[in-house]
Amino acid sequence: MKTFALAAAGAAMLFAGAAQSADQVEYQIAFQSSWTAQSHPLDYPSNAHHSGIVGTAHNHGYSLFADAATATPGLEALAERGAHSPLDAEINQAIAKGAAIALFESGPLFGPPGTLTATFTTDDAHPFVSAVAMIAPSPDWFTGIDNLPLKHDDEWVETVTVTLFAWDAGTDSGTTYADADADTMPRQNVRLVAGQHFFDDGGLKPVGTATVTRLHKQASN
Ligand SMILES: [Ca+2]
Repeated sequence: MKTFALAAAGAAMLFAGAAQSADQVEYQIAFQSSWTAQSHPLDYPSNAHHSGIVGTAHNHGYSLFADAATATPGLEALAERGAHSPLDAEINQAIAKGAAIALFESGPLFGPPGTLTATFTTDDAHPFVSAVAMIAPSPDWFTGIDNLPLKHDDEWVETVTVTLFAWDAGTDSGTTYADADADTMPRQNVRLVAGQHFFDDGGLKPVGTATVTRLHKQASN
């Protein structure tokens, strides 16, 4: 398994605001991709990769993406080209308004399977995490987690793992990985990818898992 650490991949990681205080908690997020030629043989591209993760910890009112919602320009650029901008700027705007607290990113992953990781710090006012990464090449397909809660019964979750599926941003009309760009106007809604690339007899085929794990500071003396 290939693990692309933040430093090795040259990725940036930004925290909002002041130094970490007692009511802040730190987490690692790991996208483990299992999207391979063996699991997804239909038209599987020779140059398969994922963009870096772009994500944020946020309050209940913020959404990076949602089923049946319209993609933001940032999500469109991420899903179509793997571009972190302007999605990073959209998250920074949410941070400025107090809706989000942390922008986190990782470098890309070439040749799945493998794992993308990033860390982030959050607090009581921002107990949800959302993150996305492009499925590439593709028209506008991505994977991600949407509004994953990190608190249950007023306690921070130690670790949680969820299944990652393939989503369609509704912004490009291509039907397979390598199709030429075909901008969808007006935009359609974000939805799970409807094509056969991610289905089999059992239904939707996952593209991996996302695990979010709390990091504990070493005791200092
Ligand atoms: Ca487009």
